[in-house]
Amino acid sequence: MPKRTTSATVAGLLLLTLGGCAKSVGDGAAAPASAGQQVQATTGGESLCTPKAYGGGVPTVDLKGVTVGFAQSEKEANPFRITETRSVKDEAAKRGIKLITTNAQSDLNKEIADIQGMIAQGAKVLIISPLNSEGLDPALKAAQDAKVPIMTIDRLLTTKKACTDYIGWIGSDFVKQGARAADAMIKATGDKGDVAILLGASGVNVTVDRTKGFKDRLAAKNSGLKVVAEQTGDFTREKGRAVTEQLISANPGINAIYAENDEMALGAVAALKAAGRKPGDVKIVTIDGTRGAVQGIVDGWVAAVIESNPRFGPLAFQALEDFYAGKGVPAKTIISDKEYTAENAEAELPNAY
Ligand code: GZL
Repeated sequence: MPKRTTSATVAGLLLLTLGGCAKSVGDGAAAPASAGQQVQATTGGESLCTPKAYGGGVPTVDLKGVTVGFAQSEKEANPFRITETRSVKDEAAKRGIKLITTNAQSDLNKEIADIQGMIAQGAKVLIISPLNSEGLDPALKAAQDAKVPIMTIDRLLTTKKACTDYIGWIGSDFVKQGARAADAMIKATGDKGDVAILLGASGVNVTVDRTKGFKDRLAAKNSGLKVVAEQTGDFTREKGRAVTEQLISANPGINAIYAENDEMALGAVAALKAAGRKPGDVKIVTIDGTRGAVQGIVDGWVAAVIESNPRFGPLAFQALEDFYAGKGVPAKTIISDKEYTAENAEAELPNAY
């Protein structure tokens, strides 16, 4: 049964963090702009999605007068998920919007059931963080039949159409994250050695893109680094540790690990510690920007962290407001992501999540 998070009436501050600056309406200090997501680019051409254009037309509603459902994908063991859900809940509360939330516990069938359940419970609008890039069809159909529009965040529904199956998508440029990770790995290793890749979960565009971005960049720079092993750690710390234990015993010459998320990177650190390795023996570059990984830079275990900012609340609700106001929503809104290095990690730790 979806969990009801009824937001309190909002008094005072409505904080909009858009396009790289934080504007506060009313009193109260604005959050640091770097904490909120900043729009880097939008794509999808001239056609912006409105209720009239969406999937044959849906009713225009007042967001403050309906229930909005948020479907979270993975277990909230990962700070990325904890921060993402917090951001959606906080923004709903700031805007005085009634929100119900579910968590699929990393199970696709449960995410389908969760979405169908929220529609049955009366949600008139949905924000969905998809677990996989495909496979949500029964849920998308239920939403279509009920004329409940969906805003997607984070992972992309690669075989579905904006303004038909969902309003639009907000997320990072995952290919670029992979390329930036390659640049950081080249710098950390002096561009030589054997790299192992801890791949993200399969069936997710994030994994495909972060891998492509990394490998293409190494090739484009004619890097001296060689990818000698790649195995999925399912984006989890336990699996990241188990896979790293196997990789370093099968390939003792590995001097670099590219982890496609921080949870797997921290699992790798645990494996290296257990194997008696010292900080810096193996250069680790990872993606997310969690407190643990950025602290890992300070402690010498991690070389660099490329941010993947999960604070989708403000942009997701702004998109829904633009949708119903008839202003329209672009097919893709790409956010910008910071980078943590030995030079800035200590100072930037408060921005990590
Ligand atoms: C990226 C997101 C990824 C995170 C991981 O936007 O989908 O999923 O990088 C999470 O931490 O598992």
